[in-house]
Amino acid sequence: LVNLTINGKAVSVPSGTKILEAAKKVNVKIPNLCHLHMDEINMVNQCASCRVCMVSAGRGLVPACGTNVKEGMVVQTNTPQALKARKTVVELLLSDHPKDCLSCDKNGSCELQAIAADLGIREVRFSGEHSTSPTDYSSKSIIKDNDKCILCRRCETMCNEVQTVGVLSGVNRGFNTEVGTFFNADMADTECTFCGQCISVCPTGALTEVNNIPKVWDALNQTEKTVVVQVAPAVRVAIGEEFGLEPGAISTGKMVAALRAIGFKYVFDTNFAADLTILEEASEFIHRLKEGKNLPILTSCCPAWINFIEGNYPDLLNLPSSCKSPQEMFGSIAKNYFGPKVINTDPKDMYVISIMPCVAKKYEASRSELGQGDSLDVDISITTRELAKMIKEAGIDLVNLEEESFDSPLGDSTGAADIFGATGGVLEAALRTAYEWVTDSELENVEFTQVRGMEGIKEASIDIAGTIVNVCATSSLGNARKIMDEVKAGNSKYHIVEVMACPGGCVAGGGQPYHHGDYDIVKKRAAGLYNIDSSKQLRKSHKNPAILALYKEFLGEPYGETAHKLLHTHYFD
Ligand code: HC1
Ligand code: SF4
Repeated sequence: LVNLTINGKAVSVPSGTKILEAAKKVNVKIPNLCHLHMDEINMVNQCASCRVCMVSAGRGLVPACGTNVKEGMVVQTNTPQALKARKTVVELLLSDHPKDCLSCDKNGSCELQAIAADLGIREVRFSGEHSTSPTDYSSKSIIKDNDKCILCRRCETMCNEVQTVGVLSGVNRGFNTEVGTFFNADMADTECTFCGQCISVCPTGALTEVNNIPKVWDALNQTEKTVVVQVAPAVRVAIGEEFGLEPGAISTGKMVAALRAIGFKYVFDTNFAADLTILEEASEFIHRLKEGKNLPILTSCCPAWINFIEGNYPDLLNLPSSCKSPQEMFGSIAKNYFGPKVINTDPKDMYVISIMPCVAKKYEASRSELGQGDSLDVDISITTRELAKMIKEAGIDLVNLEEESFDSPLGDSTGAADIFGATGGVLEAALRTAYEWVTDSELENVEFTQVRGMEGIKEASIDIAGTIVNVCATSSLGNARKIMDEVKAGNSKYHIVEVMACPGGCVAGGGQPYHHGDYDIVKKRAAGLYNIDSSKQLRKSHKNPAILALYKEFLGEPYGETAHKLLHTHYFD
């Protein structure tokens, strides 16, 4: 161990530790912008480019994020020299930054704005050249505005090292350096999966989501239309953060009340369709297992993962489940069953809006094969953050609302659906149903804890009526790549693999409130979902009475003809 003092506090840390990390051990906060270290997902962004974290050590100033501790080192983080240097650095960053904070998507969540406020910057003494490049609005999910980029490289590390997609990298030299794409292609024309994890770590407004809020207000304004809304599992344990509640606080009832107050006529739950997905996917899995073909079956609810497999493993497109995602199954049932059969409304006169923790869902909703004819299953998708903005815009006091319940029948769900939002949850939900169907006996302990938790690759072997089923749950596209390379080489022992693109699953989605690098927030959201599950009476999708009624009245058999037409899809290489 190396012994040093930071602001007079003694600390001992392993050799090789950076001053910034050592300071955290003695609760000394050193402001920084580019550095990001998240052990849970193996992300270390250590380019030491912003120089905000200057501290006094020995004879001069050093960047705390890029300097190793030394035996006997005396570090002072708030000497007049350090504060002056930090302020100068931030002023220099601001001298080449648009000053449109009031109308920036990141207003209130921007780390540069927060540091400028913390450092008491009241004027920017420098002026000079400004970077100007066109903003990239090409995709359905992500807006890239290089003029707001501070070259921290967090997005690059996320995209290249964690997700192994490799879309973003530093191009050009000197003042012209920017984070660009291959041949400067528009984002829509790259291999971007729209996972949105670059947005999650961008400290400024350089990477943001496509704003669909005006479209939703417009839909709500059209009085002749019936507007139906669905809410994804992971939203209910994160939306509260935007209103000062703890991460993981279960806000389902207040969120439903807020959606009604905003003006949605029918407030339904994506969870209903998550249960439906399980009936279809478990049927498909059992079918493939019996035939011994097209294994492992790969879950297909994550749209960024589907983009990734389509782009990177086009010869393995027989493996993902043909099930549409719950978002899309919901839209299909809303427009083909609920509209025409329950409320006597033509699908053309309906809008299906989804609230998702995800920016790739915006792209998924736009995929033309996910609908019937010209009518898309889902018309508009917005994120958890966008819903929070709408609630604020409407002046609704979420925290003090009386709790309300989802409408029936498309709002009824089991605990198996709630856990979809955490990595391993879809797999666990599928096992609860597949086990009971195959063994024709009751599964007493429904909790498959082996596939829970933040680890990137989790596996288990489960005895189902004498057949050992090898299962795996993986999150992050980098981990998915490891699994897929084994599958491709013929070395995989798995029968079923759940893949989620975002490390930790949808609770960490690119559309969730910003976690600013604190993965404890993500863990608390996941814990919230498991709490909802364990508090529910019904915890197996195939016991959901609303789903059973839907099959009886409308769909027929799981994995049958109508189900295939409305609930399944195909993939493109
Ligand atoms: Fe997800 Fe899913 S769990 S993909 O993470 O299968 O987005 O929450 O809605 O569709 O249900 C996201 C979450 C979500 C779908 C479900
Ligand atoms: Fe890379 Fe995902 Fe960002 Fe696309 S959305 S650039 S794949 S991190």
